[in-house]
Parts: sequence; structure tokens; C-alpha cells
Amino acid sequence: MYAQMVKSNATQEDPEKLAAFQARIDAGEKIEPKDWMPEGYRKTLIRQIGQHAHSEIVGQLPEANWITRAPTLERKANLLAKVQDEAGHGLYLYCAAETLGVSRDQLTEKLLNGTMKYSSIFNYPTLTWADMGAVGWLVDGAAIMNQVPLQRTSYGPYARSMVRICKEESFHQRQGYHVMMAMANGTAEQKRMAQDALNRMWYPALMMFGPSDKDSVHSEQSMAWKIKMNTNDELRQKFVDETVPQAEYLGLTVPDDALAWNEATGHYDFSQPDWTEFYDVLQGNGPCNTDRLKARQKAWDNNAWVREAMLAHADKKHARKLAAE
Ligand code: FAQ
Repeated sequence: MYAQMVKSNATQEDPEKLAAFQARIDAGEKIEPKDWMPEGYRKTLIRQIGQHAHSEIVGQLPEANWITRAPTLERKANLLAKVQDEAGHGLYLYCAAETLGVSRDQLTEKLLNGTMKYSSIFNYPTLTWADMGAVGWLVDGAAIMNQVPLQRTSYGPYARSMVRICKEESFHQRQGYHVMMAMANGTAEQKRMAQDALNRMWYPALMMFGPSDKDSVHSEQSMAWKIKMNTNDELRQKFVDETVPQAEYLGLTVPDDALAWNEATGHYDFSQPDWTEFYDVLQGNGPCNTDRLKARQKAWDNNAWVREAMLAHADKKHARKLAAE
């Protein structure tokens, strides 16, 4: 429905401009902030980049929850650095969105009033230290799978922000896998915790790639505009193919009885996540939706004075400048 709306909006725009724009995309050129772009392209980017930014910021919460309980100083330093990186990713992405004419405040308001989403994965709880391993390994692993191709996306500021983000996500994935290696090779209880974390995170990680291609609303238009470089199912399959051998190396079992290597396709066959659960989480009914939004609202309210002080300072500076002219 949204894809149809985007298309019909686009047809109201100058067909020559639209054709020239599409030709630039097809030729692999980057679109920059001051270039002409169809309104649907701008809106789609704001939606995707904004949701991505919100995910990075909300995504700090499940891991921040464990910083004070990390088992060693080294693990604490790694986790702290990772969580700080996620804040940085959010900022690069909000900046990229700002180049499209939307402010960070406007995007935050939409997050808080529920009109903008963030990734479903962050509505699941992190119950044990092993979850810090599973989040790094699986959640950052899925994020990288999605984001590496986005380094070639057609919008310049988005593509450039992805380059740095991907470098840092690789460290995140490695540190998560390192935690999983220690747990999986530790005591029987640690191995049990590692398996339990994999059991709980596997399907939510698969959901991160979005609904199956037949149900994806935006993929077709977003791929034509190179805002997305792959379909949701392509990336999900790639993730499964790369992650299953990593689970085997850990001596852990992926919680899917139907998982099997398929010689004919050269890929793993696997079970789809429960899509009813996915849409339920998107509707706000996941285990942690309320807590996550409450935490963001609290941070927004508590930091109001900082925004006001900055604005007052900017207003004063502006008034002084005007008086001097
Ligand atoms: N969660 O038509 P499609 C990270 C929505 S990585 C929530 O297929 P699209 C790093 C979708 O928005 C996580 N909503 O949509 C980190 C649309 O609804 P709308 C963030 C989802 O956009 C790690 C509807 O369903 N990564 O945070 C989800 O073409 C560890 C229909 O779906 C990105 O955002 C979902 N999983 O494809 C941080 C990457 N899936 O907007 C901290 C960039 C779909 O019409 C710790 N984004 N929906 O109301 C993308 O590549 C795309 O936006 C997809 C969705 C693939 C997520």
C-alpha cells in the first residue's frame, strides 16, 4: 500500500526529472543532499535512516543493563565501548537524516509518540550474561549482514555513515562471539546459559531482516532506488548460512529441527520465525516495548534543560550578532 502511494506520488512529479534521477541511480551515482530527488525517495530514506538511528539508540538499553554486572574488568571495558559506539551510530544516522530536512527532535518525537519504529529485536529482554555474547554475535551479526551492502546505497550521507558503522559493528560481533566461546567452553552451567541465550535470540535475530519478501511493503521500490541493496529473505538466508557453522564451532545447537544443509541449493533450509509474534511486537506488544519507550521518554524529559540551555545560548548569540550588524 505504501509502495503504491510512493509510486503514485512519484508520477505526479516531472517525468523527465524522474527519469533523469533513476538514470543516475542506475549508473551507480551517489545522490547528495542538495540534488533534486523524488518526494517518495526522501520520505523512504527518512523512514529507514530514522528507524535505524532509533534502533541504535534504543539498542543500547538491553546491553547497558549488564555493564555493572560484567564478570571481569576487560569484559566491562569492551561492553562499555560497544554501548558507546551504538550511541555514536545513532548520532551519525540522525545527522544523515537531518540532511533530508528533518530534525533529530522531530524524529525523536515520532519515536516517542509511536509513529516511528525501531528494530523489533530490542523489545526482547537480556536475562543473563550469556545474552551479552548472543547479542554481539547474533544481533550485531545480523546488523552487519544488512549494513555492509548499505555502504553502497544511493544516498551519499547514508552510505558514508555506514562505512564507519560497519567497521565498529565487526568489533561488536567479534566481542560477542568471544563471550560465547568462553561460555560454551566453560563449565556445564555456562554452556547451558550460552545454549539458552541462543535458543531465545535465534528467531528474534531472524526477524531483524523484516517480513518475508512476499509480505515486504517497501522492498521493490527501495531496491529500485538502491535504498535497499538486497531483499529481506536474501539477507536472512545469508545470515543463516554464515551463522550455523559458527554455532557448530561453539558446540551449540540452533533451535530449529528443520535446519538442514541443502546440497541442491547450496544453502541451509530453515524454519521461518513466527510472523504473528513479529507483527505483535511491532504493534507494541513485545516483552519490553513499554520499558524501552519509558526509558527513552525519561531520558528525553530529564535532558530537556540541556536542549533549552543550548537554544537559549544560540538565541543570545544570534541577538548579539544582529545587534552588531
Ligand atoms: N523491526 O517493507 P518492509 C542495529 C517494518 S541494527 C521493526 O520489509 P523495509 C545495530 C518496516 O519498517 C537494527 N520494524 O520494510 C545494533 C515496515 O514498517 P513501516 C536496525 C520492522 O524498511 C546492534 C514494515 O515492517 N537496522 O540496531 C522490522 O523495506 C546491537 C514492512 O517491512 C536497520 O534499521 C524490524 N525488524 O525493510 C544496535 C537497517 N522489519 O516503516 C545496538 C536499515 C521490518 O512501513 C545493539 N533498515 N519492519 O511502518 C533496513 O534495512 C530496512 O528498513 C528493514 C525493513 C530491512 C529493517
